[in-house]
Amino acid sequence: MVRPLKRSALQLSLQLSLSLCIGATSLPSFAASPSYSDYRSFETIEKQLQSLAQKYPERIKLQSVGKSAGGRSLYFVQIAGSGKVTADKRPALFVGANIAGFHHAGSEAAMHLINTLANSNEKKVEELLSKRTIYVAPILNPDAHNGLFATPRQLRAGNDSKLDRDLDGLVAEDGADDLDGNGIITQMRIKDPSGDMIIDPKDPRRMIKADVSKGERGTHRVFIEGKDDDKDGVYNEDGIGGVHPDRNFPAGFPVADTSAGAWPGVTPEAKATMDAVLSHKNIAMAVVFGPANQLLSAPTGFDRITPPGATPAAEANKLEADDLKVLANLGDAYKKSLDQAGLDSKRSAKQTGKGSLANWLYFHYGVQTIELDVWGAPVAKAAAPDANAAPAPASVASTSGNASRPNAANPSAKTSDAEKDLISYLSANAPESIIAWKKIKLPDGTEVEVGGLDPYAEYAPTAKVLEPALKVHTEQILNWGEKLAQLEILETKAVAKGDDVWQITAIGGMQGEFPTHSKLATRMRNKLPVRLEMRPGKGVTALTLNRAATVERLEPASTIKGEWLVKGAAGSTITVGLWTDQAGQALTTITLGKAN
Ligand SMILES: [Ca+2]
Ligand SMILES: [Ca+2]
Ligand SMILES: [Ca+2]
Repeated sequence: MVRPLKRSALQLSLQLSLSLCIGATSLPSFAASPSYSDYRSFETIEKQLQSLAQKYPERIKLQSVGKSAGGRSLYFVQIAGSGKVTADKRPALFVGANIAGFHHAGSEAAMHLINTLANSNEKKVEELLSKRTIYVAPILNPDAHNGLFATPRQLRAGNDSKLDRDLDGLVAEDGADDLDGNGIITQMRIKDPSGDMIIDPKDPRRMIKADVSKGERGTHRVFIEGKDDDKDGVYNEDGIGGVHPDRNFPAGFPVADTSAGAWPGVTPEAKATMDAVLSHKNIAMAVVFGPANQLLSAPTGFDRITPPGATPAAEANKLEADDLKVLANLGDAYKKSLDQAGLDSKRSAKQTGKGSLANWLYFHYGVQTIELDVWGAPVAKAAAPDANAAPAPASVASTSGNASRPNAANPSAKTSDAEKDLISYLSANAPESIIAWKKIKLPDGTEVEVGGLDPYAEYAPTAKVLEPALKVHTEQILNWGEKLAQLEILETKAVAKGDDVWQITAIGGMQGEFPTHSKLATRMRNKLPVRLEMRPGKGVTALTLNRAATVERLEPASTIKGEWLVKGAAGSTITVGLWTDQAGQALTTITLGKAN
């Protein structure tokens, strides 16, 4: 079952003309709502993971690291081929998907990566998997994930825990209601002169905030579709879903947000994810598939919360310049590959939220992290009739003091309007996702209109649309895996100083394009440094007291040097090792009196 990509021109024009017909009563609901049947449920993903682990035991190791609030397993997949070093000592990349719960494209991207690596006998993949480990957690919030297939369908980020959002002692006492019976929870607008929203004069399908600075006054209030079930005067204040795991991590934890949970790590999803990541010290880089895209829009970190009178926390909350530079470089290559695949690299992108997995991985776990949204609606093309209009500064109209609506003759050249782009994309490709506004009377007699966008349309395009994006992301992750730092010993020397005394010199360095540690990790000092150590063999005595040299991190082309004096007969041996948790290790043995 595939969602029709394009409807006939007749259907399209009918749908549009009906959508534009504001205030029409009882529109016939003829457009089938999108089914999202291209997407996998938790149960399907679980079965596929189990069968992959059975079919490719030499590459795929499946582990359940915990259970969601609803009792669904949280899977952690280890992908590694045979090689000289065991999988848990190799430089590794961690990929965590859909902790957000509504980001199904992320789970698809994670499954695409797992499937590609499980099957591939390409030389490039075999080589990579002989020296690297990829950990993939493809579905980190399975309770919310399955919300895509629930009836009615409602955007969901919370797990199955019980949460009393409005602290009235009752749980989920007033959720959304499918008032128009189309199987989807969309929006509800109510005429209200004290409201802050207006119908977009340029696109009546859409509600926008009234711009008070331009003299606009609100005409509506906008809610989630539903009635006031518990008659407390508030619509839908406490509905389905519990705590949001992707707000439940300790980096920038939003204390005042009831959806984020009572304390960081209170959700089994966030706790199990942190425990699993922390138990793999070899993880050198992390990718989160979630609603933000940090290669299209550089991450800004989060605001520090300091209670009145308290000393500001020492916690880092902004990204280090060096780490941003790494992201910028990766972003250039990433955008190029998006362009080559016919995807839009200039589209708008979200920032990651407070208390998110991506923030925890970077700010607390201490590795270079990239959250990626996999897919987003491309920038809407400017309407053809306006194409010859001279570009005018957008601010001119607003400073004219004219208290009317924005100058319609001077269409704004703004291209970063994400919702506008989305509606334009859906109009052409999935018009059934745009629900025409329809008048409905609530049980208390209030006149409302129900309509707007299918809440998942923004995140879950058809499989056909998503496919090129999945390929790009799998390819990029393989490239990044290749670029991880791998320690190597470049040179060792033993120079005889007489009387069986030898001066030992060793120089260590690294292969790869990323530094061994993120800059932030060296500031937080939460990772072991790079350590170059000399160990005397049998019959050899170290004359230098400190046997190890350390450095906070190695960057490409930088080195670490160790010098020691030892006493021992020619022919005896010493070992020189170079270690760090996330960039592998290198060992070499020196025989005294032998060249090199
Ligand atoms: Ca409640
Ligand atoms: Ca509905
Ligand atoms: Ca209520």
